[in-house]
Amino acid sequence: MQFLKGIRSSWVLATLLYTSILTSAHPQHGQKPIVRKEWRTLSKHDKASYIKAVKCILAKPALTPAFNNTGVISRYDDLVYTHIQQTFDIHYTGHFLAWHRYYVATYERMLRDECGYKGAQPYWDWTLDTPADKWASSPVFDPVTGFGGNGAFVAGDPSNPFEVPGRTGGGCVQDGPFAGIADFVHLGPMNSVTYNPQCLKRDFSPYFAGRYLAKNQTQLTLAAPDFGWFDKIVEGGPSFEASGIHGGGHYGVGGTYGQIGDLYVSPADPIFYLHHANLDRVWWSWQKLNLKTRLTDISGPIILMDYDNLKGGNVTLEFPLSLGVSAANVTVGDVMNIAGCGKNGALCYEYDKVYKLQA
Ligand SMILES: [Cu+2]
Repeated sequence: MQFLKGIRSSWVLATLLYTSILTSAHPQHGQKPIVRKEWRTLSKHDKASYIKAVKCILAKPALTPAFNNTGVISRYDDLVYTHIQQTFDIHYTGHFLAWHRYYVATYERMLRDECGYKGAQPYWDWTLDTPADKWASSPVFDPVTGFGGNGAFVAGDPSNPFEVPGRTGGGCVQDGPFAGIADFVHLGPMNSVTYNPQCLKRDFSPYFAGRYLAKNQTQLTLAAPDFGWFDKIVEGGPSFEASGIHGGGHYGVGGTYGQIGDLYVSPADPIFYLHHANLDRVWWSWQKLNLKTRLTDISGPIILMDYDNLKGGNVTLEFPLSLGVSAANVTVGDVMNIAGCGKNGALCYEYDKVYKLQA
């Protein structure tokens, strides 16, 4: 396990259960793609509608069959549980981006179909909130029109090798729509799925965000010549120093002690979906630079970090993606085109703006 040195402990210690439960009907979309927009460009009213829909999904009962002392209480938890179960199958693999693309689109569909939300999943262009001194004042963290801010500061543990550099919080979030709820999170830490009520915690690292989410990082990512390189740059390596834009968002918000910094239970923080929508937007931006080729360009290992294919093969367009009770099984090929709308795959959305590659 030498190659995993530097990954935080929660990323290393788990073994995973594979339990594919039943699947629901194939996502139904209209023929016109819905348009995803940046959080700060939404009207006050649209922001409030989104938060209201998130609260609705948090309150709906789970579809996952109950088990002994189940922590899967809500429809929101159904997705967190699916992420926990598949953690070691969906990160540092060739289908990382495809799986998370489908995951965010499924959440978006749940908000719309099960909670009456009319808009599209917003994304968070974090490049707008760098450098580091701008981080904490991001509109995404607004206490009234956003998701609330940092957790209260808790002292770290100097003997913990997984302390995120520059962390500034670690306790329960202090303001915003999810503050003051003692049982906001039901699952985790790590791969624990029995009922464990926790507040939502954040542990901002403005330093980390400033370093890994700046415009030049996104540019570096967009310049990748093929999907294999692109995915490796997005995911980064197994140490804080080798992080990419993926880790930049997780650790910039979650630090050491926030749920979004925990590889397993990270979707427990609703900001997860805005971060991953933007990662998806980076992928789509990259695809659009050469769409003809990149609608079918997929590679990377089936098995975690098996980049030299010593244990298994590479992912192909036929590779299956599963989201447990929340969506039908699809293949990687079904999610390569975000605006396929049934004719060319399972997805039907667009982005109002994509990143451009600067010369
Ligand atoms: Cu993930």
